[in-house]
Amino acid sequence: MEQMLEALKKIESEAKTVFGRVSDRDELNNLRIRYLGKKGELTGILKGMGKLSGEDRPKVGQLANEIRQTLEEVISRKSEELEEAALKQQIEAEKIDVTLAGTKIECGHFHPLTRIIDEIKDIFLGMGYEIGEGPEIENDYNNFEGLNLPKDHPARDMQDSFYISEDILLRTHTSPMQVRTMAAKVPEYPVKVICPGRVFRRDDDATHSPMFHQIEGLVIDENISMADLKGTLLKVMQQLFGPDREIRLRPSYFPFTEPSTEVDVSCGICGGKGCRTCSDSGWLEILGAGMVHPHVLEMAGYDSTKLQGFAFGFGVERIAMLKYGIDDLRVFYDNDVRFLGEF
Ligand code: 2NL
Repeated sequence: MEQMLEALKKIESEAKTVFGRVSDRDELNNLRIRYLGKKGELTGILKGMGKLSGEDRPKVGQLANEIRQTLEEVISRKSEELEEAALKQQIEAEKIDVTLAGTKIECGHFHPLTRIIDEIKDIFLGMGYEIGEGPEIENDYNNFEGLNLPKDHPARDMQDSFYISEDILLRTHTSPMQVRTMAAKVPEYPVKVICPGRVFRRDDDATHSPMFHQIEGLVIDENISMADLKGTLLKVMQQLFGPDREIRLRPSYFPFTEPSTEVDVSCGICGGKGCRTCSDSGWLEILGAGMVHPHVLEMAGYDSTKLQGFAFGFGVERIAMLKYGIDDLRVFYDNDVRFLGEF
């Protein structure tokens, strides 16, 4: 019996040492089987218990049970330890340094011209205007005839416009959309519409592009006067450029308006005192406008003795150049992200 007790104690101390050194969970499991399994060392010794006397048997059994329990505890503690170490290692491996500089996500944005167009649309929507958009390929009537542009007008020349056939061309201004609007509405009024869009002319240098953008506006109602035109454009320019801006009207000529006017806005760089941007005049030329020519109203089917209208047109590129201080029109179409990224 003494021999068996000795053997058990030896297994215990040996197992404790071995378990203490274990460094991974598979190894621990193998060792558990080796010491405590059905064919394990402990079980091996207990097999010899048959030879013992009835008196000794419980003593050996008790010690064996105690050892089993102790070893189970050692194994369970070790298992926890290993699990914890493994978790720690995993956390360490997956650790994120939140103080590291992130990868910047490049975010796109609207083209500066699109932004100006959207801003101007919003301003007019706020004043109760509709927005009319229409075809870029037009017929002679909508582009010229209905606007009082005589047959010998230089804009109708092959040199100045892109013709597709004798009667079809790329629109040279957005006015044809206003002719369409009048034709669709007549005899209903008031008409309050702005027409933004691409227009095309045979021109190409630092200040002219064969394709550019215009926004034209048209109002038709009873008792419309030059005062309505001036008040409207003043409010629009102040919303677009700032509340301190003023406007000034100079006489001009357009075939589709009478009287006609050039509209200047006070220079925002010098506040009207005179500087390089405004060529020392204090004013910037910004748009053309006027009272709709009675003949244009009559051609559209409106009674020009009962109704009046005002109309205006401006170039979007020119507004964008003034607003952002750009001196070459072509940068808008180069699609150089170094330029576009500035906005
Ligand atoms: C400019 C001048 C202008 C209009 C456009 C217009 C349209 C209709 C009737 C009468 Cl349907 N007028 N449009 C009127 C005056 C000036 O544009 O310099 N644009 C860049």
